[in-house]
Amino acid sequence: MSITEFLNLGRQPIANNFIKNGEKELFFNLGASFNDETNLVSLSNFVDKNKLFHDQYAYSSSMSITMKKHFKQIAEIIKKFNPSKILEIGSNDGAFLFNFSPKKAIAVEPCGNFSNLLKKAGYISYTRFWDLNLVNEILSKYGKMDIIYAANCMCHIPEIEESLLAVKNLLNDNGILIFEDPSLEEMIKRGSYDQIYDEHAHIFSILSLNKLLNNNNLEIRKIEKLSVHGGSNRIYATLNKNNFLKKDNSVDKFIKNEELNGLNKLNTFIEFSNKIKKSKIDLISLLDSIKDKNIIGYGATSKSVVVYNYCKIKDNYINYVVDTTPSKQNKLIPGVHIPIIKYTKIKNNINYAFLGAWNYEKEILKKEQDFIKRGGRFITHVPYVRII
Ligand code: DWN
Repeated sequence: MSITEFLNLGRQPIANNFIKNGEKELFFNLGASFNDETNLVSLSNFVDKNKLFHDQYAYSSSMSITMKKHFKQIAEIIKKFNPSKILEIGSNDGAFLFNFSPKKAIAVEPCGNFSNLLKKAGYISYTRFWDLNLVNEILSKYGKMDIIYAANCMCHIPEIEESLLAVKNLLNDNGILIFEDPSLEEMIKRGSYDQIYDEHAHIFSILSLNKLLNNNNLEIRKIEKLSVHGGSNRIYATLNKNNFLKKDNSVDKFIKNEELNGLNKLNTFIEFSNKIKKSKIDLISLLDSIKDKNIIGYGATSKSVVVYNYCKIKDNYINYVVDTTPSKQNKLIPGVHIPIIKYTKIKNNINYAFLGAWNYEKEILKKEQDFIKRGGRFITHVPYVRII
């Protein structure tokens, strides 16, 4: 087995640590590596999880209409399985959980700000990280679960093997693990290197998940492609003895397709890395070519923090960033210290907006028709650097 680093995005701050002027920051070296045995793509160095997920965690899922709709839809799918007990790993602000009664649904959420919010709403919420000790406690109190759901959470757990074993121990014989995370295939296709940041300990391919799940007596039964978060996969997995959910032909299709796209070969990732070096040069040249530099950033995403720091984009290029999340407003973009202000309609003196939240392009372009009609333009680096 060999693990090879294929991408180095340099010195980066904690992506969701939006700071005030003068506050100290922690930096680390951000790199991504490929394991040729498991086919897993992971960070070269994991950052201490207590530094990432804490009582002031900034990202709130309910800030986007798209995500609220998304969670309502998956909740409707889950209701059709008629579960008596559901557990969510990484409940954030309850965007998914609030679709179920507190009598049925339990949360695990290490960020105290969100976990307390769920408790106040009447839910049982464990302010803890997902691991075997926690699962033993849950098991002895509530027994096994019919559904274990996790959105954008499994890929945040460095100890992925232990976390899947914990799932296996808590899942009913006919239970289903449903989880969704950004797709490695989509990241490669879109050149969206900003999916790689401190919180994303792994970017999953189906090839890697298939192996990891099988190691823990879990089996993928169905896969759905999702458009959210820059292209994600939703996996339905069960214990291998489960006879209730049959294997769907999506599983073999995804595996074949990923093999065709070389997601089991180091060379694919080296080519990706070369593309990213070009993306950096192209983005800086595009920003340099704009004479009247009234450019703002749209969305203080974790992803954009990676782009700003990798490309060394500071307030010499971007006047300020607008964001709808109250806890990010009047703070600074980590590392490069561009000010973040409360979102209001884009001001008349602004000609360009860098789409930090490129994964909501549709929602944002629809909302910003006035800006576009008066000649305003969005800039993005996905799938290649361009003015939209
Ligand atoms: O995995 C993760 C995903 C689910 O969310 C976490 N590790 C952290 C976070 O990543 P992100 O910060 O890159 O996520 P988003 O969903 O791309 O962030 C969108 C940001 O843009 C939010 O701060 C809200 C903001 N926004 C806005 O200001 N106006 C979003 C929309 C749609 C808007 O119209």
